[in-house]
Amino acid sequence: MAFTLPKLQYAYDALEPHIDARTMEIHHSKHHQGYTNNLNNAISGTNLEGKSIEDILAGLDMSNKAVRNNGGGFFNHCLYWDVMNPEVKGRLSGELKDAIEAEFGSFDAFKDSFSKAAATQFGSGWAWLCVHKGGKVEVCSTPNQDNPLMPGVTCEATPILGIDVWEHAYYLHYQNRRPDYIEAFFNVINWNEVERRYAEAK
Ligand code: MN3
Repeated sequence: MAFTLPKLQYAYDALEPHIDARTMEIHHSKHHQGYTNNLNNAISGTNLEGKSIEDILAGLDMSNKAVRNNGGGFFNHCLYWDVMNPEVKGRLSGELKDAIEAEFGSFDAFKDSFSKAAATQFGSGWAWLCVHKGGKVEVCSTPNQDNPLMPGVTCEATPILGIDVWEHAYYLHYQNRRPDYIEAFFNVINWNEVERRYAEAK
């Protein structure tokens, strides 16, 4: 079974004015489609064919650039679309709220840490909120399409929230103002989905 581009749970213009429709359309239909196609090509006829994307990334040979870049790109964007949705009026609550407050002291301190990780990732990459077995949360960032599921990458935990800080994620609307995009991202986070992922991963 080849990987397929997931359908978004909302329209391309649903995240306006925080993330513009044109950016969303190109990002999903061109960039994510490209990672999906290239991943399928890279694993076709190999022993990775038929495995889940999580298994492929966890067992990744990091010298396999095609699978590293495109498998990461496929997984990372699936997560990114799912953790945004302005229709879901999610508010951080319950176990994840407790875990964030235990680690960072307050939601605002977490937001500062996550935003700083996203703003200071040099060049293209991602910032993450991850959960370790047992429930401890951690913020980290990765270059390019790497992610924390890959062996030896940053915090080696399960990512439950991620922001894409490649310029293609924000440049049309925000140009070089990455911090403004990061601030806007917080207006469209689907905390219900992040909490669901926390409960599943901890
Ligand atoms: Mn992207």
